[in-house]
Amino acid sequence: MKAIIFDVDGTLAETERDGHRVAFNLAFAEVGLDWDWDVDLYGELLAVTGGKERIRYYVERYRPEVAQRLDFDALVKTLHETKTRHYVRLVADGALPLRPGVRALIDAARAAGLTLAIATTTTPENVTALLRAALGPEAESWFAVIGAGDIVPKKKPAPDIYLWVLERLASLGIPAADCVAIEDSANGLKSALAAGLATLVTPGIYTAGEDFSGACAVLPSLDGLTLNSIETYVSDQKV
Ligand code: XBP
Ligand code: MG
Repeated sequence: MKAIIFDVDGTLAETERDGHRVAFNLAFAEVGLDWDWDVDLYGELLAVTGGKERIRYYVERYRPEVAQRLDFDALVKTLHETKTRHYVRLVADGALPLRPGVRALIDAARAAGLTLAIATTTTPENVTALLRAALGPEAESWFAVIGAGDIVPKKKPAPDIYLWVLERLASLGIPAADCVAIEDSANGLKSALAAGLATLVTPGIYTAGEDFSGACAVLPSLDGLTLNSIETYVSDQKV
């Protein structure tokens, strides 16, 4: 193993329920919409990755009249920019701690000279805010490649974001066969597997109970996970 590619939302931190969801609701209120994404509804909406895509899906399903507005595309854009502003502030205020074991694993990987990367569907500013707030002001520089948001047209479960990251890792001399992905969701797992990656899954509050077939391991958390045990999970799956 030469590199670990981390998903962000749900994997590094439980960002969805108390971060993204709250920020979406603050944006709706700010723009004058009475929409309220409660905890259960948000769980359903998470089937669609990407915030803008999620808003569109919600409108299609629950507010079809809004899609007829001439300014609908502009509304989605404004809502999402407003949501991102709220999310970044929530994160900077320290609202979203790392999941157990994340910090230790990142520290161990860095100490062992592994390359770190990120593959996520979330907006780049959100990644920067989380890394800085939860890991430290320099943390962004610990990741050799950060693939995020609209940098690829098709979000997870499509493999595109992982393939984008793998192309950059390959140019650093690291082939996909030497990389391991860590994910929290079935959509993320599908994306990583379709890109040909060995993948560990640590389900979170919204993704427990999803289908993780194809993962080399499904772990309740990353707490206590060593680099050696990751290598063992990967090589056990290959035999
Ligand atoms: C999580 C997502 C994101 C966030 C919202 O993806 O699907 O869309 O919920 O972020 P991952 P944006 O687990 O791959 O990080 O609103 O910035 O899209
Ligand atoms: Mg995730």
